Amino acid sequence: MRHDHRPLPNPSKANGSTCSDGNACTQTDTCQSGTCGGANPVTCSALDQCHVPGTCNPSTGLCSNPNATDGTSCTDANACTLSDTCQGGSCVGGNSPTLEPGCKNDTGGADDAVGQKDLSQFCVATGASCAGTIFTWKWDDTEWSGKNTGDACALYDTDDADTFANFAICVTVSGKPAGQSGPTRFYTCGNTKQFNCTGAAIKPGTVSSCTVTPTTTDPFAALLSRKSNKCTGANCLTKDTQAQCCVKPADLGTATLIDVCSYPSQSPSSDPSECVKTLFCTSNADCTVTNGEGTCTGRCVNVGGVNQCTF
Ligand SMILES: [Ca+2]
Ligand SMILES: [Ca+2]
Ligand SMILES: [Ca+2]
Repeated sequence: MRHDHRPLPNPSKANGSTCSDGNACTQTDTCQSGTCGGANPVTCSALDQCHVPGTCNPSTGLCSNPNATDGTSCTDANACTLSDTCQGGSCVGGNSPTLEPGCKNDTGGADDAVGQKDLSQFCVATGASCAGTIFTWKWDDTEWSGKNTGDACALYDTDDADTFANFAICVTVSGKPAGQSGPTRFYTCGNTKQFNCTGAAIKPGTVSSCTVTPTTTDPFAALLSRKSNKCTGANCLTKDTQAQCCVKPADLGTATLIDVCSYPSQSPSSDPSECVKTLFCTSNADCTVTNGEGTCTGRCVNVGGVNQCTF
Protein backbone atom coordinates (compact mmCIF):
# COMPACT_ATOMS: atom_id res chain seq x y z
CA MET A 1 0.00 0.00 0.00
CA ARG A 2 1.24 3.39 -0.90
CA HIS A 3 1.36 6.01 1.77
CA ASP A 4 2.70 9.01 -0.01
CA HIS A 5 0.36 11.62 -1.45
CA ARG A 6 2.02 12.29 -4.71
CA PRO A 7 -0.42 12.49 -7.62
CA LEU A 8 -0.84 9.49 -9.79
CA PRO A 9 1.30 9.70 -12.88
CA ASN A 10 -0.65 11.31 -15.75
CA PRO A 11 1.63 11.54 -18.72
CA SER A 12 0.60 13.77 -21.66
CA LYS A 13 -0.14 12.25 -25.02
CA ALA A 14 2.51 12.98 -27.56
CA ASN A 15 2.18 16.31 -29.34
CA GLY A 16 0.23 15.81 -32.53
CA SER A 17 -1.95 13.06 -31.26
CA THR A 18 -5.52 13.37 -32.46
CA CYS A 19 -8.14 14.49 -30.02
CA SER A 20 -11.39 16.38 -29.99
CA ASP A 21 -11.74 19.93 -28.76
CA GLY A 22 -15.53 19.71 -28.80
CA ASN A 23 -15.81 22.33 -31.51
CA ALA A 24 -17.04 20.95 -34.82
CA CYS A 25 -15.84 24.09 -36.55
CA THR A 26 -12.21 23.09 -36.09
CA GLN A 27 -11.51 20.19 -38.38
CA THR A 28 -8.08 19.09 -37.21
CA ASP A 29 -7.72 18.74 -33.45
CA THR A 30 -4.40 17.68 -31.98
CA CYS A 31 -2.77 17.50 -28.59
CA GLN A 32 -0.21 20.20 -27.94
CA SER A 33 1.61 20.09 -24.57
CA GLY A 34 -1.24 18.17 -23.05
CA THR A 35 -4.02 20.39 -24.37
CA CYS A 36 -6.34 19.59 -27.28
CA GLY A 37 -6.10 22.43 -29.75
CA GLY A 38 -8.37 22.93 -32.76
CA ALA A 39 -7.05 23.97 -36.13
CA ASN A 40 -8.07 24.00 -39.78
CA PRO A 41 -11.27 25.94 -39.13
CA VAL A 42 -14.31 25.57 -41.34
CA THR A 43 -14.42 28.48 -43.75
CA CYS A 44 -17.90 29.81 -44.44
CA SER A 45 -18.26 31.35 -47.86
CA ALA A 46 -21.19 32.93 -49.64
CA LEU A 47 -23.40 30.38 -51.40
CA ASP A 48 -23.99 32.71 -54.33
CA GLN A 49 -24.31 36.38 -55.23
CA CYS A 50 -27.51 36.76 -53.19
CA HIS A 51 -26.10 35.25 -50.00
CA VAL A 52 -23.36 36.43 -47.67
CA PRO A 53 -20.84 34.25 -45.78
CA GLY A 54 -22.43 32.67 -42.72
CA THR A 55 -20.96 31.58 -39.41
CA CYS A 56 -20.00 28.07 -38.35
CA ASN A 57 -22.12 26.32 -35.72
CA PRO A 58 -19.66 24.71 -33.25
CA SER A 59 -22.01 21.85 -32.47
CA THR A 60 -22.62 20.85 -36.08
CA GLY A 61 -19.72 22.30 -38.01
CA LEU A 62 -22.21 23.62 -40.55
CA CYS A 63 -22.30 27.16 -41.86
CA SER A 64 -25.37 29.33 -41.70
CA ASN A 65 -26.48 30.72 -45.06
CA PRO A 66 -27.81 34.25 -44.63
CA ASN A 67 -29.43 36.13 -47.50
CA ALA A 68 -27.80 39.22 -48.90
CA THR A 69 -29.70 42.37 -48.08
CA ASP A 70 -32.69 42.83 -50.35
CA GLY A 71 -31.77 45.27 -53.08
CA THR A 72 -28.17 44.12 -53.39
CA SER A 73 -27.29 44.21 -57.07
CA CYS A 74 -26.74 40.91 -58.84
CA THR A 75 -27.07 39.42 -62.30
CA ASP A 76 -29.69 36.93 -63.39
CA ALA A 77 -27.70 36.27 -66.59
CA ASN A 78 -30.60 37.56 -68.66
CA ALA A 79 -29.68 40.53 -70.83
CA CYS A 80 -33.37 41.42 -71.19
CA THR A 81 -33.57 42.46 -67.55
CA LEU A 82 -31.61 45.40 -66.20
CA SER A 83 -30.84 46.55 -62.66
CA ASP A 84 -31.25 43.03 -61.23
CA THR A 85 -31.41 42.85 -57.43
CA CYS A 86 -31.45 40.22 -54.69
CA GLN A 87 -34.83 39.63 -53.12
CA GLY A 88 -35.13 37.04 -50.35
CA GLY A 89 -31.88 35.39 -51.37
CA SER A 90 -32.73 35.12 -55.07
CA CYS A 91 -31.62 37.30 -57.95
CA VAL A 92 -34.68 38.92 -59.49
CA GLY A 93 -34.52 40.54 -62.92
CA GLY A 94 -35.19 44.25 -63.07
CA ASN A 95 -36.69 46.45 -65.74
CA SER A 96 -36.58 45.69 -69.43
CA PRO A 97 -34.43 47.71 -71.80
CA THR A 98 -36.25 50.95 -72.35
CA LEU A 99 -39.44 50.98 -74.36
CA GLU A 100 -39.23 54.71 -74.82
CA PRO A 101 -37.29 55.29 -78.04
CA GLY A 102 -36.14 58.75 -76.97
CA CYS A 103 -34.25 60.95 -79.39
CA LYS A 104 -32.27 60.21 -82.52
CA ASN A 105 -29.91 62.67 -84.12
CA ASP A 106 -30.03 63.18 -87.86
CA THR A 107 -28.00 60.33 -89.27
CA GLY A 108 -26.74 62.74 -91.93
CA GLY A 109 -24.83 64.46 -89.16
CA ALA A 110 -24.45 68.15 -88.45
CA ASP A 111 -24.82 70.74 -91.20
CA ASP A 112 -25.75 68.24 -93.90
CA ALA A 113 -28.36 70.49 -95.52
CA VAL A 114 -28.63 74.17 -96.31
CA GLY A 115 -29.36 76.19 -93.16
CA GLN A 116 -33.09 76.69 -93.10
CA LYS A 117 -33.74 73.16 -94.34
CA ASP A 118 -31.38 71.43 -91.97
CA LEU A 119 -32.99 69.13 -89.44
CA SER A 120 -30.94 67.94 -86.51
CA GLN A 121 -33.00 65.62 -84.31
CA PHE A 122 -36.21 63.70 -83.90
CA CYS A 123 -37.68 62.48 -80.60
CA VAL A 124 -40.61 60.31 -79.57
CA ALA A 125 -42.09 60.29 -76.10
CA THR A 126 -45.26 59.85 -74.11
CA GLY A 127 -46.31 62.03 -71.23
CA ALA A 128 -49.20 63.33 -69.18
CA SER A 129 -49.31 66.50 -71.26
CA CYS A 130 -50.49 64.59 -74.33
CA ALA A 131 -53.14 61.90 -74.68
CA GLY A 132 -51.24 60.37 -77.55
CA THR A 133 -47.68 60.35 -78.84
CA ILE A 134 -45.39 63.34 -78.41
CA PHE A 135 -42.86 63.82 -81.12
CA THR A 136 -40.38 66.57 -81.63
CA TRP A 137 -38.18 67.60 -84.49
CA LYS A 138 -35.58 70.34 -84.64
CA TRP A 139 -34.31 72.69 -87.29
CA ASP A 140 -30.70 73.64 -86.89
CA ASP A 141 -31.43 77.30 -87.61
CA THR A 142 -32.73 79.74 -85.05
CA GLU A 143 -34.01 82.53 -87.29
CA TRP A 144 -35.32 83.00 -90.81
CA SER A 145 -34.97 86.21 -92.77
CA GLY A 146 -37.58 87.90 -94.94
CA LYS A 147 -40.22 85.57 -96.32
CA ASN A 148 -38.06 82.49 -95.88
CA THR A 149 -39.63 79.70 -93.89
CA GLY A 150 -38.61 76.41 -92.43
CA ASP A 151 -41.01 73.64 -93.40
CA ALA A 152 -41.00 70.13 -92.06
CA CYS A 153 -43.47 67.28 -91.87
CA ALA A 154 -43.88 63.95 -90.17
CA LEU A 155 -44.93 61.40 -92.79
CA TYR A 156 -47.16 58.47 -91.94
CA ASP A 157 -48.05 55.29 -93.72
CA THR A 158 -51.41 53.77 -92.87
CA ASP A 159 -50.87 50.10 -92.36
CA ASP A 160 -51.26 49.07 -95.99
CA ALA A 161 -47.75 47.62 -95.94
CA ASP A 162 -46.42 49.59 -98.93
CA THR A 163 -44.47 52.13 -96.80
CA PHE A 164 -45.81 54.99 -98.94
CA ALA A 165 -47.01 58.17 -97.24
CA ASN A 166 -50.76 58.38 -96.62
CA PHE A 167 -50.76 61.52 -94.53
CA ALA A 168 -48.47 64.14 -93.10
CA ILE A 169 -48.38 66.56 -90.19
CA CYS A 170 -46.55 69.75 -91.17
CA VAL A 171 -45.29 72.80 -89.33
CA THR A 172 -43.87 76.02 -90.77
CA VAL A 173 -41.55 78.34 -88.87
CA SER A 174 -40.27 81.82 -89.72
CA GLY A 175 -39.03 85.07 -88.21
CA LYS A 176 -36.35 86.30 -85.82
CA PRO A 177 -36.34 84.50 -83.48
CA ALA A 178 -38.17 81.70 -85.20
CA GLY A 179 -41.80 81.08 -84.29
CA GLN A 180 -44.66 79.07 -85.72
CA SER A 181 -46.03 80.47 -88.96
CA GLY A 182 -49.68 79.59 -89.46
CA PRO A 183 -51.48 76.59 -87.99
CA THR A 184 -50.27 73.00 -87.90
CA ARG A 185 -51.36 71.42 -91.16
CA PHE A 186 -52.58 67.90 -91.83
CA TYR A 187 -52.46 66.52 -95.32
CA THR A 188 -53.73 63.40 -96.94
CA CYS A 189 -51.17 62.09 -99.43
CA GLY A 190 -51.38 60.09 -102.62
CA ASN A 191 -49.80 56.90 -101.25
CA THR A 192 -47.32 56.74 -104.13
CA LYS A 193 -43.99 57.73 -102.54
CA GLN A 194 -42.24 57.05 -99.28
CA PHE A 195 -40.81 60.47 -98.55
CA ASN A 196 -43.19 62.74 -100.46
CA CYS A 197 -46.75 63.59 -99.58
CA THR A 198 -47.81 63.42 -103.22
CA GLY A 199 -50.91 65.42 -104.12
CA ALA A 200 -50.98 66.85 -100.63
CA ALA A 201 -54.52 67.92 -99.69
CA ILE A 202 -55.42 69.61 -96.43
CA LYS A 203 -57.22 67.18 -94.15
CA PRO A 204 -59.95 68.87 -92.09
CA GLY A 205 -61.19 68.00 -88.63
CA THR A 206 -57.92 66.89 -87.07
CA VAL A 207 -57.28 67.23 -83.34
CA SER A 208 -53.50 66.85 -83.03
CA SER A 209 -51.49 70.03 -82.51
CA CYS A 210 -47.93 71.29 -82.51
CA THR A 211 -46.13 74.09 -80.74
CA VAL A 212 -42.87 75.78 -81.69
CA THR A 213 -40.14 76.70 -79.25
CA PRO A 214 -37.61 79.06 -80.79
CA THR A 215 -34.42 78.10 -79.01
CA THR A 216 -33.58 74.77 -77.49
CA THR A 217 -30.39 72.81 -77.22
CA ASP A 218 -28.59 71.64 -80.37
CA PRO A 219 -27.57 67.97 -80.43
CA PHE A 220 -24.49 68.83 -82.46
CA ALA A 221 -23.41 71.78 -80.31
CA ALA A 222 -20.29 70.02 -79.02
CA LEU A 223 -18.93 69.32 -82.50
CA LEU A 224 -15.92 71.47 -83.21
CA SER A 225 -16.31 70.88 -86.93
CA ARG A 226 -19.59 72.80 -87.20
CA LYS A 227 -19.93 74.91 -90.35
CA SER A 228 -21.30 78.25 -89.34
CA ASN A 229 -22.38 79.05 -92.89
CA LYS A 230 -24.97 76.30 -92.73
CA CYS A 231 -27.16 78.06 -90.26
CA THR A 232 -27.84 81.69 -89.44
CA GLY A 233 -28.94 83.62 -86.43
CA ALA A 234 -27.87 84.01 -82.86
CA ASN A 235 -26.39 80.85 -81.37
CA CYS A 236 -27.48 78.73 -84.33
CA LEU A 237 -24.54 76.37 -83.74
CA THR A 238 -25.58 75.73 -80.17
CA LYS A 239 -29.36 76.20 -80.33
CA ASP A 240 -32.18 74.90 -82.51
CA THR A 241 -35.77 75.71 -83.33
CA GLN A 242 -38.10 72.99 -82.14
CA ALA A 243 -41.58 71.85 -83.18
CA GLN A 244 -43.30 69.57 -80.74
CA CYS A 245 -46.50 67.78 -81.66
CA CYS A 246 -49.08 65.88 -79.66
CA VAL A 247 -50.39 63.33 -82.13
CA LYS A 248 -53.79 62.03 -81.04
CA PRO A 249 -54.88 58.46 -81.80
CA ALA A 250 -58.05 59.83 -83.43
CA ASP A 251 -55.91 61.36 -86.18
CA LEU A 252 -53.48 58.51 -86.39
CA GLY A 253 -55.68 55.44 -86.81
CA THR A 254 -53.47 52.48 -87.54
CA ALA A 255 -50.54 54.29 -89.05
CA THR A 256 -46.78 54.08 -88.78
CA LEU A 257 -44.37 57.00 -88.85
CA ILE A 258 -42.12 56.91 -91.93
CA ASP A 259 -39.74 59.78 -91.18
CA VAL A 260 -39.57 63.51 -90.57
CA CYS A 261 -38.48 65.59 -93.55
CA SER A 262 -38.13 69.23 -94.51
CA TYR A 263 -39.56 70.56 -97.79
CA PRO A 264 -39.12 73.66 -99.89
CA SER A 265 -41.80 76.34 -99.77
CA GLN A 266 -44.39 74.55 -97.63
CA SER A 267 -44.75 71.94 -100.33
CA PRO A 268 -44.66 68.39 -98.97
CA SER A 269 -45.59 67.14 -102.45
CA SER A 270 -42.12 68.01 -103.65
CA ASP A 271 -38.99 66.02 -103.00
CA PRO A 272 -37.71 66.46 -99.47
CA SER A 273 -34.82 68.84 -98.83
CA GLU A 274 -33.67 66.76 -95.91
CA CYS A 275 -34.96 63.89 -93.81
CA VAL A 276 -33.75 63.01 -90.36
CA LYS A 277 -33.11 59.65 -92.01
CA THR A 278 -33.53 57.69 -88.87
CA LEU A 279 -36.10 55.22 -87.75
CA PHE A 280 -36.15 53.64 -84.38
CA CYS A 281 -36.42 50.18 -85.92
CA THR A 282 -37.56 48.48 -89.09
CA SER A 283 -37.22 44.83 -88.08
CA ASN A 284 -36.60 42.73 -85.00
CA ALA A 285 -32.93 42.58 -85.94
CA ASP A 286 -32.70 46.30 -85.12
CA CYS A 287 -33.84 45.55 -81.59
CA THR A 288 -30.81 43.95 -80.04
CA VAL A 289 -29.29 45.22 -76.84
CA THR A 290 -25.93 43.91 -75.69
CA ASN A 291 -24.81 44.39 -72.13
CA GLY A 292 -22.68 42.61 -69.57
CA GLU A 293 -25.22 39.79 -69.41
CA GLY A 294 -25.23 39.02 -73.11
CA THR A 295 -27.59 40.00 -75.91
CA CYS A 296 -31.30 40.62 -75.67
CA THR A 297 -33.34 40.57 -78.86
CA GLY A 298 -36.62 42.44 -78.74
CA ARG A 299 -39.36 43.03 -81.27
CA CYS A 300 -39.95 45.97 -83.57
CA VAL A 301 -43.61 46.86 -83.15
CA ASN A 302 -45.86 49.84 -83.69
CA VAL A 303 -46.42 51.73 -80.45
CA GLY A 304 -48.30 55.00 -80.70
CA GLY A 305 -47.79 55.10 -84.44
CA VAL A 306 -44.02 54.70 -84.25
CA ASN A 307 -42.17 51.46 -84.90
CA GLN A 308 -40.06 50.98 -81.82
CA CYS A 309 -38.33 48.19 -79.96
CA THR A 310 -40.09 46.38 -77.16
CA PHE A 311 -38.40 43.85 -74.96
CA1 LIG B 1 -30.47 40.81 -66.07
CA1 LIG C 1 -29.54 67.63 -90.95
CA1 LIG D 1 -28.61 74.79 -84.40
